Amino acid sequence: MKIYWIKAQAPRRVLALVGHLGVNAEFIEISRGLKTNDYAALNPNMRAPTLVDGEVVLWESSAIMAYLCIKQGSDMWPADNPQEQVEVLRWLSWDNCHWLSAVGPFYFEHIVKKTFNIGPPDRAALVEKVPNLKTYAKILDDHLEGRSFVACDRLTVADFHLASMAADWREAEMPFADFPSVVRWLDTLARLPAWADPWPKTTAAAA
Ligand SMILES: N[C@@H](CCC(=O)N[C@@H](CS)C(=O)NCC(=O)O)C(=O)O
Repeated sequence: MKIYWIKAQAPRRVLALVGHLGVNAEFIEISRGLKTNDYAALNPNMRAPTLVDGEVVLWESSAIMAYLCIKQGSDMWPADNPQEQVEVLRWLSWDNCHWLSAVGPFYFEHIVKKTFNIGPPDRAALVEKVPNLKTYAKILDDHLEGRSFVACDRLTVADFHLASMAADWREAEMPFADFPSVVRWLDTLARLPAWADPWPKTTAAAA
């Protein structure tokens, strides 16, 4: 199995899951090869991550995570429980439609720019993004009150999905002071070794 990755939040979910489940995979860092014809043949979006497992070529991190759980027999994707699937799907959709655009600007200014060396964070641009972040942080905080995890009363792919842009929230200066359940949840995930340090130690460069 091969996993193409770059040091960014969507691959992070997949790589953390790979580490957490102990999946045996070859890691290919694709930073400089995303926009090549060879890579476009695997992933026409020219983005990461992509999984190749024999005949299976899969993009979209949520689908890759479900595939890995099914393959490993992990209930982090509840393949055998339709009701739980619906619960997890609700949060994956909420992430893609709401949470991602709420935390994304902070993640971009503070984490992406630093990782890829594309300039200093523009803090002034983030001021107008605070209300939207707080709107959705409140929804997540209310949901997490009295809960350790987002869905199914256990760690699922929904946690890795939702947390991937917010993992470095302190460094990203996300204003979570009024959202203690979100902070507790993120700090709980940070104690998982595979989540805290998801990046492959050995990786091949793309051809
Ligand atoms: N919805 C996709 C998002 C993929 C995506 O946008 N990946 C980003 C990194 S988080 C990427 O490859 N960016 C490089 C680029 O846009 O050139 C998924 O979940 O896999």
